[in-house]
Amino acid sequence: MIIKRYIVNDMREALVRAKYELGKDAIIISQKTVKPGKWYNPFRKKKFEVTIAIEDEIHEKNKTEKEAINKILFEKSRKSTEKATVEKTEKSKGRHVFGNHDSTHKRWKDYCDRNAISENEVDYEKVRNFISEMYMENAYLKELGLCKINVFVGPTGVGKTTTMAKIASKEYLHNDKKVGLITIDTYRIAAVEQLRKYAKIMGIACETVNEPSEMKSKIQKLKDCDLILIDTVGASPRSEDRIEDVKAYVDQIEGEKNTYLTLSMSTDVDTNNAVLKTYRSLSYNGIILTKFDEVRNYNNFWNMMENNVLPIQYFCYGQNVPEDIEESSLENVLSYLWRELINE
Ligand SMILES: Nc1nc2c(ncn2[C@@H]2O[C@H](COP(=O)(O)OP(=O)(O)OP(=O)(O)O)[C@@H](O)[C@H]2O)c(=O)[nH]1
Ligand SMILES: [Mg+2]
Repeated sequence: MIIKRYIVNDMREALVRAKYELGKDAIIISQKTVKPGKWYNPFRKKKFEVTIAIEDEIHEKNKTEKEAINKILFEKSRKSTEKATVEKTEKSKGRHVFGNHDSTHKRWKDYCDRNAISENEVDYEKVRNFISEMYMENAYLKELGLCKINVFVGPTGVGKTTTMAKIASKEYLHNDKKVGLITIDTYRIAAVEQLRKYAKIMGIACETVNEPSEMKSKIQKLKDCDLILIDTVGASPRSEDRIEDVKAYVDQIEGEKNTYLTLSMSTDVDTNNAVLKTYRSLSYNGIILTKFDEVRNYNNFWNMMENNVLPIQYFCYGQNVPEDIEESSLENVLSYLWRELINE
């Protein structure tokens, strides 16, 4: 018998986590309320400690199945994380907070001169004030919020499907939303499978659209959902034909929708700028930034500060679904970057 304890916000979270880690046959054997944290902290939140068990043989069988699923889901990421780790150890330490983003660095110098502060003594408050003063129009200060229909577009491998799965499980688990998924990623069978597996783990509906003309009926099928998330095939900024293919599907969506352009922090700034341009034909109105964990310079972040006026809705920093995602408020992004820089 395998026994596991989970500290969770509610029973549903315990069940989803247990189902994912131990398999669908896991059963609850006990539950009690607890208040984790130091006893003298008056702000401790009430949580549940749930004990879940599963028979050894059934667990062995489920484990093999889960390993097969993980192989499909995380193969690519493992490779890219390994690459990033090698690069990290090769990079020298003590890099400046602005990396080599020249124009931001110049603005910082001007700001320090004007305020009679030392440009080398960088601390969180100073950077926060600098950004608030210099980038009043910056994208992190704008809020978009999820629509009923949300489409995820962007280059290949940036993390569209993974991010969608993160949002789906967060909204389902923490915000009690009824979520439906649609994939129009019909170029690769594996990609459709990837989303289906996520949907199966979470127990939510997933529809596949094979032709633009099917889009309306598939959305109609999910009309009772609070949230519909639509995955698309990745298209490099150089293959405008592919972007046009995606557009043919997206154009079929009626009514209000958000279209999120997903960009990876580990792509170079010039390429991301090209993506921002080429994808304009898809009329995206929000941005998601992924793979913060893979880089040791935040040039893309400073570039977004300088040149992008659209809201950035989420930022992602790892392959774990649903943990490695956060709302992209300026405060959240800055404190993430700060933690990472200090830990270097
Ligand atoms: N390190 C890291 N890996 C990520 C992040 N987001 C996604 N990945 C990984 O990047 C790889 C590609 O992610 P997908 O979600 O398949 O990317 P996609 O944009 O849907 O790719 P296509 O469908 O091929 O266009 C996967 O192995 C993910 O686990 C992130 O924030 N950090
Ligand atoms: Mg995908």
